Amino acid sequence: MRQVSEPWWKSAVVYQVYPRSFADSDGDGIGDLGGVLARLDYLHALGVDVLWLSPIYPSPQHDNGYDISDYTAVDPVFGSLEQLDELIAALHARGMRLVMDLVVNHTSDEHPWFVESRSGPDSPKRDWYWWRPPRPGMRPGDPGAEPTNWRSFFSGPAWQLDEASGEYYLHLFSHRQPDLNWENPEVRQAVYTMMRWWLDRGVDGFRMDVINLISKDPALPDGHVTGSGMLGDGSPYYVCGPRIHEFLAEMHAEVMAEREQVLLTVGEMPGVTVEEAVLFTDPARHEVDMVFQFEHVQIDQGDTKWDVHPLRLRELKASLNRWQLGLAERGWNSLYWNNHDQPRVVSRFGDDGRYRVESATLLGTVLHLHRGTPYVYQGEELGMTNTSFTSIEDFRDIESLNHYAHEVAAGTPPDAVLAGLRTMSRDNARTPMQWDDTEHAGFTTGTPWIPVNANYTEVNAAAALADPHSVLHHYRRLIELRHTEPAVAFGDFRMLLADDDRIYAFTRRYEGTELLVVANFSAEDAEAPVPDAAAWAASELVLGNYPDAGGGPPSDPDAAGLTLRPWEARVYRRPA
Ligand code: TEU
Repeated sequence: MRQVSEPWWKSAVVYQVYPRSFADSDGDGIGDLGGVLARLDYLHALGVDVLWLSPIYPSPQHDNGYDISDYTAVDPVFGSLEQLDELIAALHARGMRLVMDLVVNHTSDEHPWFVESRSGPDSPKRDWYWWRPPRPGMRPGDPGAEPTNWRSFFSGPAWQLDEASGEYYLHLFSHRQPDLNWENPEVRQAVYTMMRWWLDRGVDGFRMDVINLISKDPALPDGHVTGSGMLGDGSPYYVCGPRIHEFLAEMHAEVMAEREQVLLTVGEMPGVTVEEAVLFTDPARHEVDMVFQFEHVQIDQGDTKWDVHPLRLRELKASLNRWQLGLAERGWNSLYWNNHDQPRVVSRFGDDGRYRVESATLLGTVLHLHRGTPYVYQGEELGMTNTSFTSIEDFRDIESLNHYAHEVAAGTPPDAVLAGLRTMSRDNARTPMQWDDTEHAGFTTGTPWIPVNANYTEVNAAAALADPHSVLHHYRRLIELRHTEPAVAFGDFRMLLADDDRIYAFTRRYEGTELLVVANFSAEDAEAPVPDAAAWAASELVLGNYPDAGGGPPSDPDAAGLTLRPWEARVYRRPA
């Protein structure tokens, strides 16, 4: 049988925990490992196979832990290394695995490597980071004297002046996140040593933060100027840069080679193309198992992420279909709607008002029935929505706060900037997990580090557990279906009705079984005119997101189609 020899992660579902916002066990208002340990049975009952833990390492927490100052320890705010060992053991005892976040494009500016590097041009670690003099003919600190015109992901230039030496260092993200210089073999060896240290401790894999940005063109050319002002887009010189495949293959050989069977590696790769993703995930090339691509979560955006337009379903389908086809033969997809950087999908592509439950379960159904490994972000399984924040004081995220400061300083009306944040801010994903309807949603007995979403009395895990038709129970069924129906994990993907504005439909086929997925992305009844609709309608309904499951409106024997109610999704099965 083909699936027996397939890697385990092809039929697995991953659950992402953002520890700061998951569960607080000590009342300081910040989630921690004690909180994760206390909720493992909840995750086990959901059925997920893997827990991906966002960073818990020592950090000034400037970017909530994506600014690491010690790679081989646990920040006291999250707990201790002993608790992490306990977590590994507790997961393994439940047949689950642990994937750690690996953030090695940059460190914190408080990491001893950078402290040493900054001590002066003669430091033995100077070359571990990207240090450059000002632009020729300019003095340090002159406007435009930065070595390149690159804009950072978090607003402003990607270079920070070090007054003491008069040189600049590169930071693609915050100036508190200096970029490591992967050209230097000592840097690479230090990272590999650290990775082996974690694997020896029992972790089962890595989610690699912005890993396709680690190879920069050493010539550091200026980018095309974008927006108003002098800053430009340096991405052609650092997205999938000249040595990226070499670095990942080397990392694999040094760290993963002997342990391939148990590992899961997923590279987060902004700007990655399908063609590049095939190379990254081709098993014969030994780089990574799968990548997080960004195309489908930028489909509702214009030039910047703050420039949002309503979803056009046809574009979403076209994009996901390209990725399904592109990685059908070689490579593998990851599947996600949400993570700690993205607004909540039910607010974004669904309807978080009247049809919150229907649209959240529809979105889950569509995603989980694609070919690839699905990722569930904490609270997604409850249908958690975007925040109810009204003031800039509620926001915590550095990207959001920097963007607000820059825009307001440039003269944009504060209300307009705030409207963008409400829709797109990463804080939408970072409000506390809603466990029950008690104070602070049961997340903490203290004061939460970021306000709880006002809808927690209605949207919470306790209520969802008690309701068989909740989003939570639907996600449980979706995960179970992936485990029990090989066509979900291994079947071929075929998109149907590509031009339909409301219906998302596709088939999956594997060894004598065919599945049909039909979903109505609208608040009205809609016909799904798929080929062979009448026969499909009479076949076995495996899963539906309406309480009466298959029921639906009485089918019209003359209508050669399937009629779906608002935000209804169904999965049918028949022999192929
Ligand atoms: O994110 C990288 C990334 O490219 C974006 O999603 C980014 O978060 C931003 O939204 C661009 O507008 C990763 C982490 O997931 C993120 O939390 C970190 O802040 C970032 O890298 C730096 O480590």
